[in-house]
Amino acid sequence: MTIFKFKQISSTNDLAKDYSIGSILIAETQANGHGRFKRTWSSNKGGIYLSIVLPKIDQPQLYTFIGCLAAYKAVKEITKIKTVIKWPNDLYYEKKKVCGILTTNLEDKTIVGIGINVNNKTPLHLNTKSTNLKSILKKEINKENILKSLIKNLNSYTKKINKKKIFEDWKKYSFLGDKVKVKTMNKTFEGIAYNLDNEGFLIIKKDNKKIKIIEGDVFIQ
Ligand code: BT5
Repeated sequence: MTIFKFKQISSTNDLAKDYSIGSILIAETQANGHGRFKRTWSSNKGGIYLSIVLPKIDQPQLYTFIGCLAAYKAVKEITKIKTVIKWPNDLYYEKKKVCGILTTNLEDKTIVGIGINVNNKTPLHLNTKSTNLKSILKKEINKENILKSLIKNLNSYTKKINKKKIFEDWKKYSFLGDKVKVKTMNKTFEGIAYNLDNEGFLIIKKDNKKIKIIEGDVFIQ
């Protein structure tokens, strides 16, 4: 793996398109950090903004799970904070988002972008929906240690993709069992986050019926 560090760039995921497999891009800030569906990702100084360029695999959604697991483990190892992995792409602490993953599939490679709120401030309008590790522990956090652990965990999950282990670990640290609200393109409903199916789609249980969620936003209630 080769690491490239930047002070400020538009977005590590965008720039990574021009880098080869095995590259890791890390930025101190991003001018145009983004999430899914072209949403903005607030990227002030003090946070982690990293993208890793990975080879194509049959089920690239596994990479989103790997991103969540690597971030979960890095945060826990360095800060002892136990976050919760929420389907499909983020980590929460007490119903507030601390980390988001963006997986971009290209013809010849896949880019996994990871944003973690460490010491960075998030905008006012996200105050009720997001938090950072510094606010949780009420002290400045060593970002470099989290980065090191994040890269170590990314390495260990991607060296040989083991779907069974990825699903097992994901389920252990995830929000399964929680009451959730689901908003898909044309429906909103409540239920229990029940399981993953074999492809990594989310199964919600509602009135004893099982509903498969392919896309959308899931909110922990
Ligand atoms: C995500 O999208 O959560 C994926 C975020 C990926 C960011 C990384 S940083 C490195 C790499 N380079 C990039 O340009 N991106 C990746 P999504 O599930 O769509 O959630 C986006 C929503 O999260 C926004 O609409 C806001 O409501 C909220 N949000 C924005 N910035 C946030 C922040 N710093 N912390 C918590 N929530 C945030």
